[in-house]
Parts: sequence; C-alpha cells; structure tokens
Amino acid sequence: MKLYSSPASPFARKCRVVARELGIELEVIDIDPWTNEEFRRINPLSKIPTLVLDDGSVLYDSRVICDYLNEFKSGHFVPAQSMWRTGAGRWRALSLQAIGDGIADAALICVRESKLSEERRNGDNVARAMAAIIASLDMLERVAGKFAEHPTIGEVAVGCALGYLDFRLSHLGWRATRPKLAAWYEQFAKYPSMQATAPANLK
Ligand SMILES: N[C@@H](CCC(=O)N[C@@H](CS)C(=O)NCC(=O)O)C(=O)O
Repeated sequence: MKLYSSPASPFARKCRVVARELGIELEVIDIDPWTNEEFRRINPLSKIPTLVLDDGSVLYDSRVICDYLNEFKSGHFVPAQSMWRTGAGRWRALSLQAIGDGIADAALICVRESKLSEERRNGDNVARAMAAIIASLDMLERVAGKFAEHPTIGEVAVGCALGYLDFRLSHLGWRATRPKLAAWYEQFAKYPSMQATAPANLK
C-alpha cells in the first residue's frame, strides 16, 4: 500500500501512527498537494493523505483510510457499536476524532493565512479558527481524564492535532491552562509510532 503524505501533515500522521501500531507497512510518498498538479489524477481533491491499495484502488481522507487500516488488521482504533455503553465506544471515539481533526483544520487555516501578505489576510477567518482551537482545547481539558487507556482513533487524532499545534503554533502555549491534557499528551507523545512520525525536525 502507498500512502501519499507530507511530513508535517497532522492528517497523514494519523494514518502513519495507526499503520505502525497495527504493524502495517506503508510505502510513504511525500508530496506537496499545493504544487503537484499531477497528483490530482490520483485524488481529484489533491489532498493528503491518500492511500493507494495494491489493486490500484484509491482511498481519500484520513478518516476513511484509518477506518480501512483498522479493519484490515481487525484493530481496536474504531470500536464497534456494541461497545458504546462502556464509555470507550464508537461514537465517543469518532466524535473525539472530529474534534482532533477540527483543531488541525483550524490550525491549517491560521498557518495558511499567516503566510499571506497583510492585505490578503482575512482576520475574521483567523479569529474564527482560533476561537475553534481555544474552545476545543478547553473542552478536551474537561474530558482528558476520561481518555481511553488503549488509544482509539479519537485519541490518535487529538494527539496528532496537539503535535501540529506544537510544531506550527507553539506561541499558543496551549499547556499553560490545560494541565490534564498536557499530562496525557506527554505520555501519548512517547509512543514509538508518535516518535517515529514527529515533524519536530522540519522547518
Ligand atoms: N479531511 C481531510 C483533510 C486533509 C487535508 O486538509 N490535508 C491537507 C494537508 S495537511 C491538504 O492536502 N491540503 C491541500 C489542499 O487543501 O488543497 C483528511 O482528514 O484527510
């Protein structure tokens, strides 16, 4: 299987973490979806991550790809519906994933806007994205004590989003008022799969 990826992408990182945890070997191909027009032939949206299976079929979007990888190895990252009542259930995991992905989406908006000249920058977009990040982090601080002991796709998405904040928006200092989330992330970031996929050495 080939994963079109980029070293800093929090979405591609989710797939790489899940694949490593499940012992799935991926051929990772780094591309820049903003400049590689050829890539649109593989994914018309020109977004990474994109997974190409050995039979040539293509899967788009980190949620679909992680779901596929999880099923491929009968993993525990996307719990079955019947586990809902345990509190480590499917809807909790998928909603947590939505929050993690939402933080990453909002952070990408802030990063993209920050690269624009002042005349082209849309302050309202940045303010709205920042409000989503702050409110989501505050919400995560309230639930961090209930994160699953064995990470689901929800915890993976949150971990990858926090890693992206550290990498691109470190001035936010998100840990200062969120000690429970910070303590959880400190442990989660030590997973070998997180260490192996950290964007820390990039510019
Ligand atoms: N919902 C998508 C988001 C993927 C995404 O936004 N990827 C970014 C890179 S981190 C991208 O490919 N951007 C190119 C573009 O928006 O044209 C997912 O979970 O895979």
